[in-house]
Amino acid sequence: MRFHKEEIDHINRPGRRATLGLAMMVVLASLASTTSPASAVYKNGVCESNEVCQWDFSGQGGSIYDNNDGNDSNLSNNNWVGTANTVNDDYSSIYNRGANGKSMKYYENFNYNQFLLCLPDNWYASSLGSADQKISGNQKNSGSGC
Ligand SMILES: [Ca+2]
Ligand SMILES: [Ca+2]
Ligand SMILES: [Ca+2]
Repeated sequence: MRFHKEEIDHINRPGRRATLGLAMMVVLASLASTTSPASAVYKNGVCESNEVCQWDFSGQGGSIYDNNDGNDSNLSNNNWVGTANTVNDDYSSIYNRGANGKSMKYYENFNYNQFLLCLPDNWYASSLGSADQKISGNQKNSGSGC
């Protein structure tokens, strides 16, 4: 009888371990699936979904700045990707691809001073007209409208 019980314990124990191991694998897998879906890589030079992108020239030309810093009151400390040149007063085309339904407001001066233009989510401006090479700050709007 006693031998029989030990044998059962011996058989059960690996089974429990296997169950625990499986549970841990599931946890790891679910962690991996929440962190690995194809998501935007900021400042990789590619304008992806969930980013707000700006270019040095009109029509998405020249250097690019792709990021998701929807609120930045001072663009003088942000550089074109792969360069040491500030984006301040240099934007010539912009694409709001990542404000999740929110519009983006752009300003001529630091600290959200002197409003220039507003761009709804998923809108692209191939040229900026009178706002060309003036933008010094951008702010994510609280609503979708402009
Ligand atoms: Ca990117
Ligand atoms: Ca900045
Ligand atoms: Ca400016």
